[in-house]
Amino acid sequence: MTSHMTSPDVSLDSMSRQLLELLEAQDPDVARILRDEADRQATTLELIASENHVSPAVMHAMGSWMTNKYAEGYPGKRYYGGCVFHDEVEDLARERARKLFGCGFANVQPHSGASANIAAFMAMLAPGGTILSLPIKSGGHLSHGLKPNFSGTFYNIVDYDLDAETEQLDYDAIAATARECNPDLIICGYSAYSRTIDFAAFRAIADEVDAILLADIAHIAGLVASGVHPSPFPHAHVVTTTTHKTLRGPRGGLILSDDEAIAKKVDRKVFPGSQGGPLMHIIAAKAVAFGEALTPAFKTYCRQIVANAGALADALTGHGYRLCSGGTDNHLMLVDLRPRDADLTGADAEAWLETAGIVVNKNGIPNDPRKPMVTSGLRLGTPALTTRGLKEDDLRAVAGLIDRVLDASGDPGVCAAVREDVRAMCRRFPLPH
Ligand code: DSN
Repeated sequence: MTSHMTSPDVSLDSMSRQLLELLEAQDPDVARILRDEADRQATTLELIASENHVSPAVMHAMGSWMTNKYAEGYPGKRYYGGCVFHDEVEDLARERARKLFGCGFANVQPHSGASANIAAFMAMLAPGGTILSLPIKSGGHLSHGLKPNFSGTFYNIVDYDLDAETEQLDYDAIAATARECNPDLIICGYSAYSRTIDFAAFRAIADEVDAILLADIAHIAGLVASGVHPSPFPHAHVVTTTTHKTLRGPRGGLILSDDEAIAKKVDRKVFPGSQGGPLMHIIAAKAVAFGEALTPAFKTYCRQIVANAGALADALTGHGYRLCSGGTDNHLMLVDLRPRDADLTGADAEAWLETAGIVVNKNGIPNDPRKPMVTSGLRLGTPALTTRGLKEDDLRAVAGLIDRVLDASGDPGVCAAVREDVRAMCRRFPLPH
């Protein structure tokens, strides 16, 4: 397949070209869809805080021979023959994960962050146990206790909340709630919280009420691995994460601990407790991504993510938007649209920006009066744009593009003009290949 089969803006690595060529011959329908998606990613600005662009090495490790194997069990103790190289790659992934996060135990088999939480909860709690966590409406995650989720179904969930004025964690208030509800497990770590988490303060609260502390660092894992955000170790008893956000690996989950007894329980609750055969192709790609994250370049990358988020946040404030909690310390920010335009909703903003080639997600802000499918806010993050090589000045320009679209209430002519500026910016900053 030659590059003329994708848009001229898309520059593909040789293995991706071969894949499309193969699919063109065998399955043109899927080939067309994949080509369109490659084109979409290459020509749009990705500001969804939980997304990123993996390296070709990570991507192609996912599409490798490792997918053909059942490897239930763990290295050296499998239920299937033929696992010698699967043992090697899983051991390598585990070793690199331990080194990356500075802890004694890693389970690299969870299929996702939610799967990691299922296994970790099963390891730490009896059904009906009490979990103290931040609700999703305030920036938590659905697997931390949302009613229709497994967490809200099988456990007794008690909420803590952000301080109404600062929109930040209030450790004294969390401690007071913990004393009242006497939780078995306390969760810290969030999907839409832009401030540094004080893991030591959480551990002090957990110790006072004799609870387990679980840090779900899915969003900030890359920042933690690179030392740009404080580590949950040695404070958290157990740490769960995804591998595909700031960590820039394949879509998947990971569980870490420094406690041998917990480690044993977690292994049993991942397999056979909650999963069967591990996704060995994903585990191979996790090993590749962890190897990338151990390089000095990854630390530079993570510092730039945070610098870019600061620049974007300041520029948006300058355009009249309000940032929840007043700003950001990490890779993301929650933008309250109402001070810019009282009628503007997150849903409209998301749709208009997508027309202009800027991809974001609507997000409820703390105490949002609007419904979750409407919202008054946007959640913006800089990991993917930083992967493309954008720096602070470029993020200020992105803030200007966002404001042009929203100021014009999504006017089609303005969106079309911004779309061209976005294409030009994407050409200046091609995806890694
Ligand atoms: N859905 C993810 C996010 O966007 O933050 C969390 O799992």
